[in-house]
Amino acid sequence: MFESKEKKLKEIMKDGKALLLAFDHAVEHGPSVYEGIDLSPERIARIAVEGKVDGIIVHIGVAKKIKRVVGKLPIIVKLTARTSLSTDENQIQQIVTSVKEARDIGAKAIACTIYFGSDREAEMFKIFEEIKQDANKYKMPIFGFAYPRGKKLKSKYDPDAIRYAARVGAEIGFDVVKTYYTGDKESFSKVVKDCFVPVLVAGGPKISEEKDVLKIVEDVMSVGAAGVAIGRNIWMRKDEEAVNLLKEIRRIVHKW
Ligand code: FBP
Repeated sequence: MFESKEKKLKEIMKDGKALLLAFDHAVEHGPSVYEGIDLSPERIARIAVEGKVDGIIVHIGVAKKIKRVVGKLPIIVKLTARTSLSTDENQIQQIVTSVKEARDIGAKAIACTIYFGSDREAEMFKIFEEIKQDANKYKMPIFGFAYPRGKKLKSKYDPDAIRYAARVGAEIGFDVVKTYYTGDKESFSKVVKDCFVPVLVAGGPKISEEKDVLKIVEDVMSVGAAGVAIGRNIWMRKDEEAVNLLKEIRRIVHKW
């Protein structure tokens, strides 16, 4: 028998909240964008463990490499991908790993991205339906990245578009939604209010001052976010700073 989805989710979100380290960026943006940053899976895993995160989101190749380093720390395997090498401006995330492969390496959950509003939204809905069938079969929680895209948008950070994307994520079966910060508490409170599953906030591009990162975390938590799934703002810092910042974020998210 498979461990239930609820039990797996509880191992990641013990008090209903989560601090996750996201590391799928070398796929999405390529290593040269992060020149000078050590992108080795082992380094990222050590930061996650020492920073006491609740889980780490990675692609399958990294997941296999870090399994021993992370020990019991839950791994969330990202099943969909796109690269910035593609010339396709109509962005789509295609499935690159199966739920079964994630399950077989001991993942506690799976993650996937849908670009709501993209011209290729319909294809991503179809891909998601296939992922969901297997996630149900293997009782895997789905962490869905609900990111607005497309020609109709003023910007991918448009608060109404983020609110809409998060809502659709909840409606179509994401167990947890991860989305962008809208930039202010008032608009983000509407995102949370309309999304009836837990909402995690992405960190976004690196912010130089740690206090500004912490302010975002405080703001989103104060309006009902369930936590953060943060990447660049952590592992683009020196190891010790990254670990300390994670511990400070943890205190805000979990209050312990
Ligand atoms: P960050 O905290 O670094 O923003 O990471 C969150 C994330 O969702 C990553 O998992 C992903 O690679 C990246 O953002 C995508 O960002 P964008 O949509 O801006 O390319």
